[in-house]
Amino acid sequence: MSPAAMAGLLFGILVSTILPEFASCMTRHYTFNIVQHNVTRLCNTKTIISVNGMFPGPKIVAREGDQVLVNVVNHVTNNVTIHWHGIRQLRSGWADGPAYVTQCPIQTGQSYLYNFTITGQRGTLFWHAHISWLRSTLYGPIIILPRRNESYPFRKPYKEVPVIFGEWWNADPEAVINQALQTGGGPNVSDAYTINGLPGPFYNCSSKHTFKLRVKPGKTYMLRLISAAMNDELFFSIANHTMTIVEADAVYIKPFTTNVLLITPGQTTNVLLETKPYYPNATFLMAARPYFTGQGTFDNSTVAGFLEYEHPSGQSFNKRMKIFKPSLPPVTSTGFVANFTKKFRSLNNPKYTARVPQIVDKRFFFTIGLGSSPCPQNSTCQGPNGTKFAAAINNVSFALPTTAMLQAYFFKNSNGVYKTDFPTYPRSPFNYTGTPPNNTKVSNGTHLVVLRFNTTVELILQDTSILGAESHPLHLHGFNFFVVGEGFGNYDPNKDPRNFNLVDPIERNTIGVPAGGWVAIRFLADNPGVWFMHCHFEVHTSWGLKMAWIVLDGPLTSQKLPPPPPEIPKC
Ligand SMILES: *[C@@H]1O[C@H](CO)[C@@H](O)[C@H](O)[C@H]1NC(C)=O
Ligand SMILES: *[C@@H]1O[C@H](CO)[C@@H](O)[C@H](O)[C@H]1NC(C)=O
Ligand SMILES: *[C@@H]1O[C@H](CO)[C@@H](O)[C@H](O)[C@H]1NC(C)=O
Ligand SMILES: *[C@@H]1O[C@H](CO)[C@@H](O)[C@H](O)[C@H]1NC(C)=O
Ligand SMILES: *[C@@H]1O[C@H](CO)[C@@H](O)[C@H](O)[C@H]1NC(C)=O
Ligand SMILES: *[C@@H]1O[C@H](CO)[C@@H](O)[C@H](O)[C@H]1NC(C)=O
Ligand SMILES: *[C@@H]1O[C@H](CO)[C@@H](O)[C@H](O)[C@H]1NC(C)=O
Ligand SMILES: *[C@@H]1O[C@H](CO)[C@@H](O)[C@H](O)[C@H]1NC(C)=O
Ligand SMILES: *[C@@H]1O[C@H](CO)[C@@H](O)[C@H](O)[C@H]1NC(C)=O
Ligand SMILES: *[C@@H]1O[C@H](CO)[C@@H](O)[C@H](O)[C@H]1NC(C)=O
Ligand SMILES: *[C@@H]1O[C@H](CO)[C@@H](O)[C@H](O)[C@H]1NC(C)=O
Ligand SMILES: *[C@@H]1O[C@H](CO)[C@@H](O)[C@H](O)[C@H]1NC(C)=O
Ligand SMILES: [Cu+2]
Repeated sequence: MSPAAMAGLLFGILVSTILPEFASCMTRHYTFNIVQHNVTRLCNTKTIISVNGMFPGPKIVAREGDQVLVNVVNHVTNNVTIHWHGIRQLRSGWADGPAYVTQCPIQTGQSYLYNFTITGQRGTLFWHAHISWLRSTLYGPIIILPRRNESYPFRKPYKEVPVIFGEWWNADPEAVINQALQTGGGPNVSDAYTINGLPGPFYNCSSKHTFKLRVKPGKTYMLRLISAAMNDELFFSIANHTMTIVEADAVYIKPFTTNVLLITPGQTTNVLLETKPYYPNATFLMAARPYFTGQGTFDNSTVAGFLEYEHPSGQSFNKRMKIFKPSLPPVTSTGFVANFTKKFRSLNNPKYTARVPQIVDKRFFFTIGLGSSPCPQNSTCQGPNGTKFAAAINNVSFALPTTAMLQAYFFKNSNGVYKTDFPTYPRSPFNYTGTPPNNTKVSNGTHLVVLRFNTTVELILQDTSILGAESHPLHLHGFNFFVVGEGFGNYDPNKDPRNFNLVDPIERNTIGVPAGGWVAIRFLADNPGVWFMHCHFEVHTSWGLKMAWIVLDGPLTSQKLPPPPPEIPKC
């Protein structure tokens, strides 16, 4: 240990013994009123559902170790739940939020107090609604600062700014998905992408709705990037500036520098932006547009904001200044995405060790992709060949029950709610990424996997080419996982494990499974409860690309899920 580090450690110990409150944790209280409010975007005024009339919603700010209490009060006619995306929820599964998984929805006029403690995480996460498509307007940042006596493992930024990507529909997103589920066709794509709720100058009537980041020369800014987008992965770049990525999904990483990054729905990442050492007399666009590999239509528009240098004299921004634009990869740049994804490595120093499971207790192989379900009799459907679109894991299109699975599990009432026979491997293997089978029909049901406490799991997520190979950002609740391997084509259980990274793999909660490829993840099932795993493309989740794990209690009291809070909503 260096003398400086030793001094820092001693100082930390001194501070925490002499001034306990200085290093101790606190409780953070928030009230989220779910309300309707009117917003004008793209030449239209419409009513949206928001938290406290703010869009994007309010920031949750806490330090590692803090307890967070959020009272969510539902004043709208829709059922609502809120998910604290990426929060580990150690033994607090009742506060995780996905509707009909860990709780029944908060109905009109009801409230629910989400109660959780932030353990072993620091960086950026976000919260969002977790029922139907309400998260299109119900989202906001979660900022986890290091403990009071700790600092960042990189230079302290001059300023920190949340930058949230979203997707905007002129129509009501609830109507969009309800209609699509009715007809079986693909839902209408969004009308705009947004940065902090603002579409920017490339859309009609939107110049005044443009995100502006005003900076001083010669400083380091930390952008807390969050993708709250619904159905699209986004490339992001800032003209004439590079970004150093230092954190992903609230885990520090080995820093690397890039001009362009990709962020999938559900991912968060902190980047350092060094401003020019001088006043450049220019304005720089920051822009995002999609990476898309699927078939069919998608929102191919571009959101932009401005990076503006404050003139030293304090003069206002000169409108005639030259504007530089970033160049973004073509929409189908799978090569870029694969290279970029591989650059993420855990920081893995003595303080933040990547605890990747070295020995695997249970192996799973899940195919993920699209499919079809039959059109109801006497109806016409707009999905593939007159069927309805579906999506599945191991050919099971997951059907949410009408009561919360966690309650059913905890009170041993699972009969008629779910079964515990989710297939570990595909029941009928095929060439997953070759010519797709003619039969695209998937089965449906509510099937779960049961894991004993502290099981180490290795899971291969294999994309399929059924109805088109497409990348899928898979999100696991309740755990971070390590991405130990990835590749294109079919996973080869004999060859591919030899190349697994068991030293410094990236640890995160959402990973893009490559279009026509696979990823291998490992996690330790150390958190008792029922944990959702799903594609973070909302359309694929709606079609059934989701499942859940039950992690049983361990023998010790500290390894058991406590009972639900008495005020938990009922179905
Ligand atoms: C919102 O807009 C609707 C019309 O689109 C209008 O009827 C309503 O009064 C507005 N509400 C508020 C709070 O401004
Ligand atoms: C929050 O949860 C903790 C741990 O279960 C519990 O001790 C505490 O009483 C809860 N707080 C509130 C306000 O419900
Ligand atoms: C921005 O980048 C462009 C293209 O690389 C270059 O021509 C221009 O001089 C740069 N402008 C500034 C202010 O750095
Ligand atoms: C998407 O838009 C870009 C221009 O912004 C255009 O070059 C490209 O051809 C479009 N791609 C598709 C698939 O429409
Ligand atoms: C800044 O650039 C603009 C347009 O490129 C030019 O008109 C103006 O004179 C420049 N100002 C300074 C202080 O260089
Ligand atoms: C990806 O990386 C490989 C090897 O470094 C390189 O040859 C290739 O050009 C890169 N592809 C893209 C699209 O950046
Ligand atoms: C679910 O599967 C049943 C047969 O097991 C089928 O009749 C039904 O249409 C399927 N529903 C959906 C939505 O795919
Ligand atoms: C479908 O239509 C036929 C003829 O109109 C009718 O006899 C039958 O009951 C209908 N089936 C369903 C499931 O509605
Ligand atoms: C639709 O049907 C045609 C002809 O039967 C077949 O070639 C094609 O693969 C089918 N497409 C899908 C998406 O099932
Ligand atoms: C799977 O299909 C791909 C593409 O058609 C082909 O290259 C590969 O050899 C096939 N693999 C097997 C095991 O049949
Ligand atoms: C799929 O259908 C085509 C034509 O309908 C047929 O030639 C082919 O053998 C079928 N493939 C499989 C795997 O059944
Ligand atoms: C709201 O949730 C309750 C409980 O699950 C359910 O009975 C009710 O139908 C839902 N209401 C709406 C409008 O979806
Ligand atoms: Cu999520």
